[in-house]
Amino acid sequence: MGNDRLIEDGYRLAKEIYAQYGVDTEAAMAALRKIAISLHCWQGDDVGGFENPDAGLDGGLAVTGNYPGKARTADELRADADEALRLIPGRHRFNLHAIYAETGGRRVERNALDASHFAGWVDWAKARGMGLDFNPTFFSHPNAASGFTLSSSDEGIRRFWVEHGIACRRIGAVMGMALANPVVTNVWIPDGYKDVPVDRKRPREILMQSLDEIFAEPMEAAHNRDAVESKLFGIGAESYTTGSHEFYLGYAVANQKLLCLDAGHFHPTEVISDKISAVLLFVPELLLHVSRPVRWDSDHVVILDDELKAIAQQLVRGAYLDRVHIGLDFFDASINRIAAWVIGTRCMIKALLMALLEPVETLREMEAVGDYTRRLGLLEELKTLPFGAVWDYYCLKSETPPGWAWMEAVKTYEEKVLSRRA
Ligand code: RNT
Ligand code: ZN
Repeated sequence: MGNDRLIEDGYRLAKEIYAQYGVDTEAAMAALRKIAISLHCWQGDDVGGFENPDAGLDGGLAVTGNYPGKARTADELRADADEALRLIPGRHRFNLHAIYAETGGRRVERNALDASHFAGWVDWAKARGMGLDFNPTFFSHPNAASGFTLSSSDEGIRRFWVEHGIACRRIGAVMGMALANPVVTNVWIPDGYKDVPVDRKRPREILMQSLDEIFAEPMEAAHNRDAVESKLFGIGAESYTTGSHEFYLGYAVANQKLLCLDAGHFHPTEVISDKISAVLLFVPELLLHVSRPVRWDSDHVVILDDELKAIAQQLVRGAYLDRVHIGLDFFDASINRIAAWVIGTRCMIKALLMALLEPVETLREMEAVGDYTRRLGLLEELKTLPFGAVWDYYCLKSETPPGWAWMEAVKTYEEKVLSRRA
């Protein structure tokens, strides 16, 4: 309780300091409270899923590390997610992949999945007042072994994956209806060539056809929204990716789909923070896969770095929060997986709070009159305002551990639960 007093006192001072810059900390926290981040289920079990515990991860993805205690069942994954959510301020969402279906021990082919296989997830989300998001899984499956799925020239393979895509959209819509909260169903495929292809055109024509078939059935935006995610390369598909950025940007614009921008899916000096305001002129909404590429698409846990802050600034400054779905996408098996969720999500929320604590109008006016001296000076001063005091207070008011206290909860859970998993 002594600590609560300290946080409240700190906040009172911080509030006054921000007020001197024309920033209303209460309004910032109220706005923050409305932002839901979609936590990706796959950080909890290294993108394993429950379909086949022995199937390795493929599709050009790699999770490294062997930290003990990963979730092996849906119940374990939900319990772990609950623990993470307790340590993250605000109400958020949970992002599932098709391989997290609960089929009661029966093998259900991916093109035969339906909403009944996700009823456990829906009940869980409903009880928490939480939205869900969804992804068809076009990898870790024998029919993806050739490296091609929706852009496969093998009609049988292609059909199978089209059917999977159709099944997943329907699942998304049922979940969205059940939760009265639209589900974003995101299509990402691993398709590509390790070595230089001769024909770069045909797979893209096939992919376009496959997507058209998957999206043919009209759906209410209140239930399901379709997103498409591009990529630059994958491990083993370094020379050509069918679903490139240009491909999906064009597809999303032409078909008014959501575009998914993954922070790790561009050339190393390209940043998605600069793309948001460009693509939102042409697509209705965006899905972000906030990730942290280290030299490549390594999917490191998100930290409070410059690009994360820049992403949040763009969302706030551009007033895009109602058109952008913020999802996370990283997987680190070298540290406690619950801590990975907590660290990454808390950082995303911190970045949003920082952005909400900017005197945007003042900065904008300086820019408008060409006073770049003041603009630079103020931007730098803002960096050392007492942000931490507002953050701690926000955590306190959200009934989540402020400051460093969350780690103790993670360590206790590790001792009591994770360490007992063989
Ligand atoms: C892969 C994409 C994709 C996946 C998840 C598991 O590079 O980023 O979003 O990470 O679907
Ligand atoms: Zn992604």
